[in-house]
This record gives sequence, C-alpha cells and structure tokens, in this order.
Amino acid sequence: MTNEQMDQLCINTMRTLAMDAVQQADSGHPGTAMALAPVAYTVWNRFLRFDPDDPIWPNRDRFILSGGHVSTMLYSLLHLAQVKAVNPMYEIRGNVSVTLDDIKRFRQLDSKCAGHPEYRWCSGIEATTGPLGHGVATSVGVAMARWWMAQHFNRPNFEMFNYDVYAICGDGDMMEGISGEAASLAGHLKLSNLCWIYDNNKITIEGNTSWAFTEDVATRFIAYGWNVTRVGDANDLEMLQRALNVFEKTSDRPTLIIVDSHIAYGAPNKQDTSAAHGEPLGEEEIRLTKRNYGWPEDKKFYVPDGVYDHFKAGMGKRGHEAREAWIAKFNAYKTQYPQLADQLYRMQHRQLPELWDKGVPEFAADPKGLASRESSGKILNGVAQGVPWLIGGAADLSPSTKTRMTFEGAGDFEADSYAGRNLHFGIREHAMGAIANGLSLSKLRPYCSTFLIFSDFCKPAIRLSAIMELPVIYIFTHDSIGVGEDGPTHQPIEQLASLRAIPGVMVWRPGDANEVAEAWKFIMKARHTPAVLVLSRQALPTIDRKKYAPASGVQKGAYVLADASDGKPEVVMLATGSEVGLCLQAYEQLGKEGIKTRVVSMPSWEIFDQQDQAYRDSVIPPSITARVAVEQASTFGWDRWVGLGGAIIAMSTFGASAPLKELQKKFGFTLENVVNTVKSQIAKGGAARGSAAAAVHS
Ligand SMILES: Cc1ncc(C[n+]2csc(CCOP(=O)(O)OP(=O)(O)O)c2C)c(N)n1
Ligand SMILES: [Mg+2]
Repeated sequence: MTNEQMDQLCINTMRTLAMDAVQQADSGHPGTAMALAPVAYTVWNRFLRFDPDDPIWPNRDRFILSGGHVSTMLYSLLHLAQVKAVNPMYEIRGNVSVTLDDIKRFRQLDSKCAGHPEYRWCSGIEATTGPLGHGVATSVGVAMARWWMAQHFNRPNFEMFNYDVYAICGDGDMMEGISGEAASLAGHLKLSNLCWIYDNNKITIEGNTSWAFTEDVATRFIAYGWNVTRVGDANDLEMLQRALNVFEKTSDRPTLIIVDSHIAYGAPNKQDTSAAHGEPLGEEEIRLTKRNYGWPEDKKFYVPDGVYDHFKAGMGKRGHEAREAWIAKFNAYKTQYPQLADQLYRMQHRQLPELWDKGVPEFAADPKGLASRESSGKILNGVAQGVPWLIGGAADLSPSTKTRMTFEGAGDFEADSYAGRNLHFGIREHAMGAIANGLSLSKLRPYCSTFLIFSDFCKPAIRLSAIMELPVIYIFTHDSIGVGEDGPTHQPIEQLASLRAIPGVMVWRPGDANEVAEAWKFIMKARHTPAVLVLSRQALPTIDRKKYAPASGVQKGAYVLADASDGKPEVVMLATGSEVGLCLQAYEQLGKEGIKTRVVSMPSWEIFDQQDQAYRDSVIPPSITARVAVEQASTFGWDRWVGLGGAIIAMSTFGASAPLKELQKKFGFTLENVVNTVKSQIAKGGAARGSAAAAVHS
C-alpha cells in the first residue's frame, strides 16, 4: 500500500469509528467527525509533537477540539494513536486511554468516551469542551503560557518550552462572542504558536448558516492581526499540509486556517445537511457510506491492519523522539539550573515552593481598617514573590481590584515581552476566564479579576474550571450594595448565591484583612479546586485578635469569632465579609445589655461544609435555634444555616443608587436592625422569621 493509501485508510477508519459509535449510542454527532477526519489526521500524524506514551510531557504540542460535539473524532485519534492513560490527578501513567470498547460504549456511564471530551476523565484530552467558543478561548491561555514559560525557563541551548497549540473550531465557535474576545487578544499579543482551524461547513443545528451568519470571517481575523489562509477542500491533504507549514513558518502572529468541508462527507443522503450534525446516520445510510469509502459494509468498529502502525510511524515516532530529546535536555538542565528545574517540577505537580508564604503580611488591629480588596492586594504581592509562576491580571480593572503585582521585576506580559507577570485581558471577562483555564491547564497558577457584578460574564469559565478541577483564582471585588452610588447595575445581589451553587468551587468572603490572608493561604494550597475570592470596596475594620478569636479559624470555613463568656449564647449571629464587623458591634452592644450572643464568621460555606459534624455543631449548635444571618447579598441559601425559624438580614430586591450609609439604612444593615432582630429572635425562640423578613424590606 502506498503512503497515500495508508493515509486514506486511517482517515476512513476515523470516519467509520465515529459513524459506528454514534449509531451504537443512538446519540451523538457523526457528520463533522466524518468531514474533518482528514484535517485532524494531518495535524496529528504529520505535525503534532505529542508522544502517545506520555501525554503529559510538558513541552508537547497541544490539540484542542473546540467543537466538543465532534468528540468521536478525538476518541478515534486517541485510540488509533494508542495514547496512554494517566490517572485523574495527571500524575501516573498506565494503559491505553481509549480502548475500542470505550468507543463502542460511547456516551455510556463510565466509558472514557463521554458525550463531550472531558479533561482529567480521559487522558490525552487537553481541555474539556462543549460550550462553543470556550475551547478556542482556552487555547489562547495555553499559547500564552508557552511564551511565559519560555521566558522564565529557557536558557541558551536549553529551549525547554517551544510548543504549538492547534484548535479546531466550527461555525458555532466563530459566532460566539468569546472567540472574538480571545482572537482579538491573541492577535494583539502576536501569539505565533497558535493555530485555529475553522471548519467552514456552513451548517449548524437549525440548517444553513445563512439563517444567521454571513460575515466575512477571514477579513475579521485579518483585522485582528491574524495570518489567514484557506484550504478549499478538507480532503486535500497536500493543501492542508501547506497551510500548516505556513503556520509553522509564521513568527509574528497567530494563524487561522479556514477549511471548507462537507458535513457527513461521503454519506449519499445526509452529506451537507444539518440532519448529519446531531443524530445517527441510520444503519442503511451507514452501509451506503461505507460502500462509498470502499469499506466492508457490514463491519463495525473496524480497524484494518496497518492503521495502528501508521500512527506509530507518524506521530508516535516524531513525538517519542521529541520527548526523549526533551527529557535528556531536562536532565542536563537539572545539573546546570537546579533551581529552575526544581521550579519546573513543582509547577508541573502543582506544588508550592518552600517558604512560599513568608511574604504574607499580618495586619494589626485597626478600627478604621482597610478594604478587603486592599489587604488582598498586599497579600497577593507577598504570595507572588514566593510563587514565581503565579501570574494574572484583570479585565481592565486592576487599579480598582488591586490585583496588580507591583514588586520589582513583576513586569507586564505584552507582545514581544512575554516575561511579565501582570496580564492585561482588556475588557473581555468571558475570554479572561477561559484564558485563565488555559494557563492553569499549562500548570501556571493564574488569577483573574473583575467586579463581582461582572462575574456573571465569567460564569461559564468558572463552571469549566470546576469541571476540570483547575485551581484558578477568581478575585471579585466591589462585592455588595456597598459600592454605593453606582447603583443597581453595579451592585451584586444574586452573584454570591450563584457562585456558591457551582459544585466544586470554593467561595470566600473574608471579614477583615487577616481573614483575607488566611483565605489566600488556604487557596494557594489547593491543587484541584478553583477559588472565588469576594472582596469589599469599602474599608473593613481589622479585628482585634487579642480580644476575639484568631483568624486561623478561617481554615475551617467558619469559626466562632466572639462568644458568650460562659460559652452559652442565647443567639448565634452568622455573617461574612463586611457584615462580620457589624455583627461584632451588635455583640458588644447586646453584651452591655446582658444578652449573650455568639458571632460566627463564615467566609466559606463550602469549606465549613467539609468539616466533621462535631465541629460544625460546635460552631452552630443545633440546640440554639435563635439565629440571625447578615449578608449584603441575596437571602438565597441562608435558610440552610439559620433554619426555618431563623432570621435573615439580606437582599431580596436590587439595590439603589445612593451613598453607602443611606443604602445600609434603607436595606436594614444597621446596628439597630441587627440588634432588634436578635432580640426578636430570642423573644420568639428562634421563630422570628416574619419580622426579620420585614426588616429586610423595611
Ligand atoms: C455555547 C453553546 N451554545 C449552544 C450549544 C449547542 N450546540 C452544539 S453544536 C451546535 C451547532 C454548532 O454548529 P457548528 O459549530 O457549525 O458545528 P457543525 O454542525 O458544523 O459540526 C450548537 C448550537 C453549545 N454546545 N454551546
Ligand atoms: Mg458548522
């Protein structure tokens, strides 16, 4: 068989595996896997520097399938290239990642071949994809990471990082705004290691793209500063190869390759129809298509002789050699640059350097205090000096979110100057989150930042951080109606509740500067959990820890900050963030009146939830049903902690535009209201729900 015939055999194997898998599952997306098989095959077998024996080798080229619905194409590649599995923590290698049985069990419980590609669940997958636009946006972060790591780790004769990033996307990815945000930034940053391949098949779910998409994509990307090239026929391997060669040679900007393809290529009745997008072809159509390909019509999940070997001789050999050379180089690097080698190792394993937290300040008691965004900014600067691969920035708000690294050498990450650690995302919150995920997938420790109200714009990315178990740090400031005059559009209400509702995310709303420091310490140790840090714009008193409990209680998510002297309070007040100080005032005043109360600071519900029952009961004793929760955010969720009879002083409407003091009065966040609510809770034995609700609305 000639090489060309072998290529075709491999491509048709990919196509038929996809058709058979979707048919067997009676669910999935066969058409684009059939159409793009030649494209993905060419990237993998002719270009990708990826060793199937070690899918986590740090300098591998990355391949991201942004149209996650085309997952069968990725599964067939992983299988045919015999990519090895790694454990879910991405540390230990084992058997083949995707077996033929997994493909036969596509979309079934526990199959490695989930409906959409799942990072961590199935190794060889570089990013979880499915929400359109996210894969390409994530690829920008992965590409940025290469340049930063090259600056940080490369030394003369030691080019430790020079990988390329390929992402395949479709009409849906191109329509989503996030891809435009990400492409704009990638062009601005001149990320020449980034190649997006756009499947211009003119088909989406509802039919032809002419329903809703007639823009000139090529011109748009040229305007973004990309190199744009076209391949008129997805089956033309030589043209694909040439276009990819152009990408390899382009050293000053990213590349977009626009490929014209026919969805469900080769299916006599389904080609070029939206019917081939998201449903099985049907047994009869599959038979006819296989006949067209010159394939045995009745064979299913058929891998002809020579196919595995052809992948082995192509990507396998190239990837293996590249990795071996890298490992050899790394061994010499370890001798010559032991400190950098140690950093590289720790970074890859998500471990922290020794004494990483020695720069974290302690804050002296101070009734005036400082905003938690301010204290966080100081702490961030301390942490960043101990963790060289902590990098990040804001969506044009770092002067407000206090997320700029200001120490000497921190620098700015810019085109042609990639060593800087301060990133500038521009006003692109959605892409910012996805890019942070890409940085984290590359094992950097990223943070990103905006106002809490605009966390909504990052939400899909936060969700993906959680699904992928990436320790991205989201810093959201201006966290309540405390923002004052900007009014309802800028005052977050339901954001906290919705962030707390995402499984696998830890949300922190610390109450003073030392609680912020403790939260940072907890967050930095996390290896697989994204964190959301919610911070105030306005000053918060720095609590006197000689008088009240130490801030280290934060490590348990919630702790008793102030208590009745005999440990037998009549009522428990629960608060987070800026309301902790208010509850302490109420505690003092009620104490003077002889009323015994307890104040629980609850910066992280999730971490508190992870403590054992005995600890939780010791903080919120089940026997004390008189409880008051105070938080300048939605009431949603607080019933869990105060019980049905408890009182909740929180928001059930949008805010208003006015100075903070007036808003606090209007919405009941005053000493007087807290004190009165506590009293009525005690009077009603924990059944004062009605009056508390009235307090909220008064
Ligand atoms: C953000 C988002 N919105 C909607 C969907 C649902 N969806 C999945 S595929 C698809 C159509 C995609 O069209 P295209 O990218 O052209 O893929 P093709 O049909 O060509 O494979 C849609 C709307 C999604 N996955 N993500
Ligand atoms: Mg399409």
